[in-house]
Amino acid sequence: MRILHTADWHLGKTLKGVDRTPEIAAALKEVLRIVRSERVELLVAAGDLFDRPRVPAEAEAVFLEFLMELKRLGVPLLGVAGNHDPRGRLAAWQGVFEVFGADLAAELRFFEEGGVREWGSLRAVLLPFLSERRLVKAAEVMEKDAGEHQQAYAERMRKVLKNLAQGFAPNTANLLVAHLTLEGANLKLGGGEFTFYVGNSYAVSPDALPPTAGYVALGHIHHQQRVSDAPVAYYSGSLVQLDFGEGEDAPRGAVLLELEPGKPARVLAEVQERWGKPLRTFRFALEELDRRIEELERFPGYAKLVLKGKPDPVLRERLLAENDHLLEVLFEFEGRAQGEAEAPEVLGVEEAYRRYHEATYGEPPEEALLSAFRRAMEEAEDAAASA
Ligand SMILES: [Mn+2]
Repeated sequence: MRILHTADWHLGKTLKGVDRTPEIAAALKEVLRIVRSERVELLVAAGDLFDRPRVPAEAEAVFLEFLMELKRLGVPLLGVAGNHDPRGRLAAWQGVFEVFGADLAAELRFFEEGGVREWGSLRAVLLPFLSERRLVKAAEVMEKDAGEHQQAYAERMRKVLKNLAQGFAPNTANLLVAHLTLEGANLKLGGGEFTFYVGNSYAVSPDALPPTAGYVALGHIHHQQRVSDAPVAYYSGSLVQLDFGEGEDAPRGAVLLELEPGKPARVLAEVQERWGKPLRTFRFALEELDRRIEELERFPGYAKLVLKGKPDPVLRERLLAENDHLLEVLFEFEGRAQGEAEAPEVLGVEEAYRRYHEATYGEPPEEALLSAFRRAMEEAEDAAASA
């Protein structure tokens, strides 16, 4: 069976107010072109089809259009929910997926609960994203230290994978689709993923991958990479470069493979494409701005500019107004005012953080960053209160 493995579409993604959905839609058209030209029989989407819990109508329309085109081609879609996906929405659409010949697992189903899907000689095991919060009980978080906690996560993921692999037989074509962090994978994710889930903290050991799988289709890390030989396991990478922190030249795209009963997959092509616009961070000293701005102006993608020097909000506004494709201007300012900073006990922690950010970057923290900060503080306070 000829399979095309994709992941991390992130439909509905916006970057500093720019809607990336049209670029992702164009990339999905290219995916369909490959499905046709390579006579692909099954399309895999290993999570993060959508970028956020509230899906914009435009993103939904692109997704449904894609499903309809796949149905016309007679190609089923098999996938799992990633950490970004609207789980409830995907769960609600199960009946619709069936009509379209698609199967997208919104929640984990163990082997005993029908967690293994069969399509002819194919046995597919679908493992949606499981956060450490879902997998390790809150009570244990209080009792164990961070190291034990991570250990518990790794052990539980090992058990989940072992349970699901019961569905594989020696004479079937065995496919595992999962959205997770594999230990040792290149974690240069950039801002597209919440660092909460990365770092080496909550990762699955490669030796927890079932050896009976013919192919493991992974999502979550946006750079394409082969992460295991036995079983053959890949991150396909995202369709487009989603964030400035993700390498402009990093491989991404899809993996084309042949999966036959009782054999390890034969990878036919590591499809590495430059779909969507490139994103690049330019770093200039303030003094060299006039001389170097042309580099930025000529750049055909989306740009972020980091200026080393004293924050200048007027300059920032002018640069943003003059360059449509410039999405963000930050100042790196080392000579920040000393002595004025008041202790968090006086200001309150959030205000102290806000001032720190302003002094360091020349602007207040964004709302998303502030709310992440608040969440982290609340968790720390809860933990302290129950300690
Ligand atoms: Mn992702």
